[in-house]
Amino acid sequence: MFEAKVGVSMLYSLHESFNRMAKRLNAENTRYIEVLDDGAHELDKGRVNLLKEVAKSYNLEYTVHAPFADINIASPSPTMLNAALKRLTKSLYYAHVLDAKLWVFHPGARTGISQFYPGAEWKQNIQSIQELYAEAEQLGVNIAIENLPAKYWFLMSKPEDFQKFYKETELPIGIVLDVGHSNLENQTKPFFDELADKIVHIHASDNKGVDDDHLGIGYGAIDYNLVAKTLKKIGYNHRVIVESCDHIPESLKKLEELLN
Ligand SMILES: [Mn+2]
Repeated sequence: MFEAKVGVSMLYSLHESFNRMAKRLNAENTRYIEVLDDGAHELDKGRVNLLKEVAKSYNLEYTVHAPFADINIASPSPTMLNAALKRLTKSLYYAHVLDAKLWVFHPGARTGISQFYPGAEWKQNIQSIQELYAEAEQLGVNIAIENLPAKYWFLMSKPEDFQKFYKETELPIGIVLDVGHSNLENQTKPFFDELADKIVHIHASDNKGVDDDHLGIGYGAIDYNLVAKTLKKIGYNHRVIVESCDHIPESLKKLEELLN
């Protein structure tokens, strides 16, 4: 049955203090909130307790976006990789404490030395995902992996990358389809055509097909009428998270109208 839950990512508030962000949560016109565990909003025990109180007062449900600044789960450097996995494991733990419905993370990326070690970054990407999955299982946290643009060197950007991943690991990890990212590579339709049953979460923002601008819905070139129609057709019944940097209330309203 089709039932999209339209929510909002607090990405747009990342330039503000954590407390300012937390004060916004009761006025977002949705109970589905995605918290970004990065930058000035990096989670710690006190912040998680505050978020839990706010959720209780206003009946909110959280998803957590893993940190991604300077994080590469396919890093060829053991030192950097260990630091990244340690940081991600901490984020998974706070997602568990927050009772987050989902923990969203980015795939690994190629680096400036990848050409000297063909295929090594893909192998490391898979191994890191397996480790994160094992950790998430222990904590009882659902995790899903997001498509990121190949133009920014990411390893999982097209349906065939995800097909390869499923073939090699058989892990029950869902896909976060970021429609802005898939638009940069004309892959939105292929994702829906080939992997509709794997999509468990959607990031919605707009762009003009060139850069990952995270514009408000309707301020770029993405046909969200078509996206909404497709979601209805496939019986999508998970979250659709506005991940724009501005025009937030307007974007939420537009998606609500298209999807309900
Ligand atoms: Mn995204």
